[in-house]
Amino acid sequence: MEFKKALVIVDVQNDFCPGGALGVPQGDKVIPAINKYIKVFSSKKMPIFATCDWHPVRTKHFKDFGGVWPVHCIQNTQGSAFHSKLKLPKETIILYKGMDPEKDSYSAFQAQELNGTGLLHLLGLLKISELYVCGLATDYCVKSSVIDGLKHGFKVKLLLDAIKGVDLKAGDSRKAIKEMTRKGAKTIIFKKTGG
Ligand code: VGL
Ligand code: ZN
Repeated sequence: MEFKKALVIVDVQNDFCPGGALGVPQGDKVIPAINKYIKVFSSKKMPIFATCDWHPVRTKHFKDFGGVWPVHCIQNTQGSAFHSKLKLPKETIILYKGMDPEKDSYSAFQAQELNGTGLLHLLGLLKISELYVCGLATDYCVKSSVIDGLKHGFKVKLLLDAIKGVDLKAGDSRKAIKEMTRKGAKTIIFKKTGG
């Protein structure tokens, strides 16, 4: 049986790229690889989801209000905009997360369309059973999206050439990849096809 696939692009936003408020070292380096995956999914008419970290000005996610992070990805700012090199097709389904001022949320499964429809519901409607996950950051939103995907029973492919981590502590990303694979994610790297 063929598994219906969807691409899930996590938080490729300016604030997570070098120069951004919470810049992942070399975060922008994953964009060419992500664009290749986008082309493949787009050409096969397979769904593409892109999540946005999308915070209000005051949230317990931020250091100033009891969290751990500097202010980043404030709704409708340049910092929360997708990186300009990311080539999202117009049919991309955009999902937003982190709007609750009282809570942290890292997983794409906590993200929803502006009308409130969440990822799990959309995957059900589209009869998707396999997720291809890429983006930023390996040790936070990518990890928690992958683990939630596995918990919900999806097959998950982690796109190793299209993820980068924060590494607040050295080795965090490496550990995150180990944890994801231990829990059942398979890792893949884009095969060169000559162009
Ligand atoms: C993220 C830290 C804070 C992420 C979001 O997208 O991985 N990391 N907010
Ligand atoms: Zn955040």
